[in-house]
Amino acid sequence: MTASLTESIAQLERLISQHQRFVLAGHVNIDGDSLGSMLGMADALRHLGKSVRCIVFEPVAERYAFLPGAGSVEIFDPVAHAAALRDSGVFMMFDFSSTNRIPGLWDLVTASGATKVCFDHHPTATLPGDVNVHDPSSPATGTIVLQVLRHLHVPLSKAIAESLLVAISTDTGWFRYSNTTPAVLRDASDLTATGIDPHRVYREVYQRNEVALIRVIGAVAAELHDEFDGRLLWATIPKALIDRLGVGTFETDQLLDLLRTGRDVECVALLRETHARDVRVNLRSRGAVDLTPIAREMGGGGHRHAAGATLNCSLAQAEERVLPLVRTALAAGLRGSAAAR
Ligand SMILES: [Mn+2]
Repeated sequence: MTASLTESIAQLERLISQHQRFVLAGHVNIDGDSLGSMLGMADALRHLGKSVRCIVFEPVAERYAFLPGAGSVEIFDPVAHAAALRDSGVFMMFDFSSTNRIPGLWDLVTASGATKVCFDHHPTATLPGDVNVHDPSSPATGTIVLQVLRHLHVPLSKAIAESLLVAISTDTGWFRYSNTTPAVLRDASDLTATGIDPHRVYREVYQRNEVALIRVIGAVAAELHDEFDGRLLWATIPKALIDRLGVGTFETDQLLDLLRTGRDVECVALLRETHARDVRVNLRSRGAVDLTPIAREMGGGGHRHAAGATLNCSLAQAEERVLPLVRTALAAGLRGSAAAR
């Protein structure tokens, strides 16, 4: 553990002993890491006799609804939560450092005078908290929270263990991504040793697809485009297809994961028409292509291995705009790796 991390955990320990009321928040479009980290910390604080409120920005997705704490989260309400923040001593945020990911809430936090604590693992130069429990070498914010709870000697209840297992397992793609280290597996072992059922967690999070979604995945995969001898795989998802097959909520992770199973794949692109003139673009790279400049060019966000943007145009226009960028970057990346050999 770095000196700054040790120091921020010591500051956090003092804050927890000094204060009674805590307000916690996850980010908009909450994922398993943000939600699981927040719920794990909420349970730990309640175990220490504290009063805790958890704020989210949309209803908890069905796949996370089994978590014991999921029923106690509140959807952001500016009036109620301004009052809660004024009464609280500490505000905690999980898995993000950019204050625009809690739309409308950050100004209330600042005005309330509550001490701000940020838990995050994303690489970032600027951290918004008064205390920043930040470790870019962590695979998930959940592993940082687990370290903190060990330091505070909070016993791992089954509820805490399930929340943190969701946090860590979702950010490591159920222990398949390159961030799955021996330390991650030891953490997972500690969590499952509490007696929780990891298979149940897997089933809840990953095996609740609507039948219609499986059909969408099949239909999109059948129309897959293949370029550069399988190094570039890309696909489009027309809104008409989603409407015809009758899918409700729809996340593209599983299609991206499927495309990434390609043997020679370096880069995948998925273009999904969300509204009449809105296209969500998701790109993934194995490393030969740095997606950072493409993300900037598209007006979106991202890093070397992943980028996303929402374009206000038709699906055909999005293709014309994004694919040339990807092809050029991939050709340059392949030339670079050939030269390096
Ligand atoms: Mn995360």
